[in-house]
Amino acid sequence: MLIRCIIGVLVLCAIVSFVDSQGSSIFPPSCYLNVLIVLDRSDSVKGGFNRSRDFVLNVSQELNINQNAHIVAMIVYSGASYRRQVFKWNFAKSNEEFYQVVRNLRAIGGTTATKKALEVALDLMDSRNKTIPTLIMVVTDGRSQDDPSEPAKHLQAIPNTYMFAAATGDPALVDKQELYTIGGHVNHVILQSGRELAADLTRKLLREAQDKCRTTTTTTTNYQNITLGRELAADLTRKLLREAQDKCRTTTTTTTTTTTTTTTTTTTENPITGCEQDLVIVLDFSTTTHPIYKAYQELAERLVSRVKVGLRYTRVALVVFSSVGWTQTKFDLDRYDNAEDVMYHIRNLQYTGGTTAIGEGISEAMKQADEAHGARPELANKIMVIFTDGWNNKGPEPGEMSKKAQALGFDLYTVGVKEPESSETQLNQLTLESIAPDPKHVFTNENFDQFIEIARRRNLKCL
Ligand SMILES: *[C@@H]1O[C@H](CO)[C@@H](O)[C@H](O)[C@H]1NC(C)=O
Ligand SMILES: *[C@@H]1O[C@H](CO)[C@@H](O)[C@H](O)[C@H]1NC(C)=O
Ligand SMILES: *[C@@H]1O[C@H](CO)[C@@H](O)[C@H](O)[C@H]1NC(C)=O
Ligand SMILES: CC(=O)N[C@H]1CO[C@H](CO)[C@@H](O)[C@@H]1O
Repeated sequence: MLIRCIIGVLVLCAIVSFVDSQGSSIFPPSCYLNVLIVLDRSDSVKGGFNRSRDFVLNVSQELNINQNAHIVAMIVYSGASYRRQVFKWNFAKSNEEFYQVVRNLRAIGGTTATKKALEVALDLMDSRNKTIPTLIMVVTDGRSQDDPSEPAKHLQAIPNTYMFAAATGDPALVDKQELYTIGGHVNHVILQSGRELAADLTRKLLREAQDKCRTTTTTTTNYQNITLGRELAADLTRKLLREAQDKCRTTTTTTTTTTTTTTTTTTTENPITGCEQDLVIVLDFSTTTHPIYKAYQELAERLVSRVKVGLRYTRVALVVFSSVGWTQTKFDLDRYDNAEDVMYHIRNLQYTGGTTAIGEGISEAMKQADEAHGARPELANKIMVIFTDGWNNKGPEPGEMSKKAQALGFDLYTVGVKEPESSETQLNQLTLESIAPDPKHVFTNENFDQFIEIARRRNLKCL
């Protein structure tokens, strides 16, 4: 039924591209729109009003009602002797408000006085925002007791105004001539119809609509003969409206992002979640561990995926070591605010090779106790987890470094990976236990899940 409305959207598309190609407008006009709904409440067919009301509700889903985008007004009418309800521009400040009002409308009997309603519409048009386009949608099955053609012509003649007439009832019972008079053009009449060929037609229309948006200026395609089933037509219209507004949405997204950033910044300093945790992951990327480093990456990723990563929750830093002088902080605690980015970084680490300098790795990781690297002393608990086989052959004494790290408040764990074949010799238990405060802080791939549970503890109430 909304099919002809599409033409309205096409016209808007044309304006969009036109304005755009001139570069004179940042926002396409279809982002700003006055929408005036004139709703026939007479219920000449039992249940007819409910259908019309639901139609309006449905179409409104594609609107972005708010003072800076789509501004709505509405006239609800029946016979001349019945009270008309006039909702002035901006009566609803949001889609929710609009929805509330419309949903609570009930049918009242009586005749249909569309002429009178359109005269009221003319009055309302005076107070619209004249700098933006206006869409007028008259929802009626026709058969007005008074002749609406006079005020309809006046409305159609208002610059930058697009007028449509929509009927939600059985097309056979609709006064098509009257709808034509109101819409002013056959393409501005929206009727219900069967759903035959609807899918094909829809696809064709969509394709054409998009072509129009790209090339534009002439919108002469005649859809006179095309009718669609109600549901499909509503879908289609909504889709087109959405596409017409794509540019607005990009803008909105940008705004939202800004807002989010602001919020995050504010909240970092403000509320304490009780889930603060500084997690420093230290990976042994030396030759002795090749190709086990891949297993370290996988375990580290799994760990990150299970805790609650966020600036107010678990912050993650990553240190990679191999030979002396090759130790590197890959990222500080305050670098990422989400698990995905951390995991992505870990997954894409390049293997370096070299000798093993565990002590130096721990020493580098200790920097993450510093606020300059994003640490939250007092607030967060500190975990340092070192993925290594323990075969240290260069650099500072790991046991000593470990004690220093513990003195800074780090709860220090080691994780080794056992290879299935030669499982006795591959892990240097002695070094591992000299690094860890006690054997309970030494883990392997086999009981790694137990370590994950420890690392999750601090976040549990925020998960
Ligand atoms: C119209 O909708 C209202 C509430 O939404 C309902 O109470 C009423 O029964 C409906 N009327 C018909 C005829 O379906
Ligand atoms: C009309 O709408 C435009 C776009 O939202 C807005 O910039 C302008 O301030 C509005 N004018 C009035 C008088 O409200
Ligand atoms: C609007 O129509 C679509 C189908 O076209 C339907 O799925 C949806 O439930 C309708 N929404 C309302 C609020 O009537
Ligand atoms: C395909 C189709 O619906 N064709 C119709 C176009 O309109 C004329 C008259 O308006 C009908 O006779 C055709 O059946």
